[in-house]
Amino acid sequence: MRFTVVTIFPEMLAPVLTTGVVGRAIQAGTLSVHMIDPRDFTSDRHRTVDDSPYGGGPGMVMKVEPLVAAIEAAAEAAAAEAEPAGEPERPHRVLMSPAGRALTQERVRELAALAHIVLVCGRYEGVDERVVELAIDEQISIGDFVLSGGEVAAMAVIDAVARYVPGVLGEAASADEESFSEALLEYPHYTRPASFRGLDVPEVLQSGHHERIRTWRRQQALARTSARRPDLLARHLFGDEDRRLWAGLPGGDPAAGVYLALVHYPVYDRGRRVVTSAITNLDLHDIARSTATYGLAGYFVVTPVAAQRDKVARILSVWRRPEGGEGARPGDNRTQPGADNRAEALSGVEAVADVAAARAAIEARHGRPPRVVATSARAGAGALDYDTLRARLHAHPGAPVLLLLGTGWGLADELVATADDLLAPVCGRTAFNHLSVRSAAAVILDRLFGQRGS
Ligand code: 9WO
Repeated sequence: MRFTVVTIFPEMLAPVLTTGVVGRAIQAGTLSVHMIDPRDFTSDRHRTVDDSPYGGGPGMVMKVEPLVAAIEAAAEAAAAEAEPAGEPERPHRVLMSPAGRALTQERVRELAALAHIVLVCGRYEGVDERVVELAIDEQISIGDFVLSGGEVAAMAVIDAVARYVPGVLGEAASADEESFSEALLEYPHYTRPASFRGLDVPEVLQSGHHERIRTWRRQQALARTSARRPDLLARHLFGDEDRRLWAGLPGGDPAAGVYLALVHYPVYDRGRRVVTSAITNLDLHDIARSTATYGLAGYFVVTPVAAQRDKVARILSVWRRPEGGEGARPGDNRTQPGADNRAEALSGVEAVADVAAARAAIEARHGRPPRVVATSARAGAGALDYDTLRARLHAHPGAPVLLLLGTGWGLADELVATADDLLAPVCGRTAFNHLSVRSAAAVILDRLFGQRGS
């Protein structure tokens, strides 16, 4: 594989190209890295590569003519070196820029399949936009920060891509085994001594029990990713083993302390009067399925009307009855397939008189009161956004949290005022904003706990 780096500071690259894995690959001839200096494509006495910006402003801009000539020379040099008969592929031309697409391990793997990549490094305040239009196929960023030039970013690309070039790493498979290829962070590593300054190597690693070591490492990877990079974990596809290992972690599951309360009082009616709404079968069942699917710790149905709570209890007792048990007749739909998993979904449901009772029940179970997060379909000042709450839940797995959802026309302000946070509304891209509470619950749970993988 061939790289050409277009840079006015070619000497910057030398250490990377002579050291370690990349250095050895170049020595062995599996990888070649060439430099082209845009100054060699100037025609004035001062070899000028920059000029002041049109429209004014601070700093200088890299001129279009030397840079485009240097990029074109990269292809010509490769063609001249190729076998006379072989028609060389046009190189892939990349500009290193913080405005580019963020580099991922997946893109690294794709780049490694290319025969020739030209990495263009800007300096000063930026490059003339016509360089991008005429001579660049793709812009790549290595992160959301600004460097003083593209060279350090280009070195990162060479290092990451080289690891996938056949023959560069010892074993062909090892580039893929590490972090990110699987969207999980790596498990912790240890080597001798077994004890250092009072810190011991985990016993399991010294046990020689390969299966226990494998599952411990997997569990550590899941726990670390959950705590440090919930964004990565969201894209991780959990297999049955991962689900089991993750749930088995002490507080590893971010939904383990989270409860949802469906509030029937105090809520608004269509005229913004504070009322008590009626329990509905559909809300009870559908939200129970959602809370069970996303692994919540429980679902409170909140109503001050005792007869309504009795109705909930009656519905629950019917569905929780073991299949074929007393009162279930052949042909009843509750003896149909699916009846038992509906019982499972409803097992976390509890009817309570008010939010205070839900708080008390959670405090009794967790030893501390929950943080209460209200939801609203109307935007509120200082509302908590979903990424922030998601990160917070993943960083404090098992911490008690109570999500309040209002029926009718939404939670009354007097109840929202008692909550610790107000969650941002679920918004589509239209002015129409009338999700059912069942749909809002599903969207909110998916944003907080859902897997985003395909
Ligand atoms: C800088 C810039 C800032 C905001 C939005 C777009 C931008 N593009 C550039 C740019 O192309 N800058 C040139 C290269 C000239 C100044 C130094 N350059 C640079 C590249 N700084 N930081 C990078 C970089 C490249 C890849 N990943 C992270 C940062």
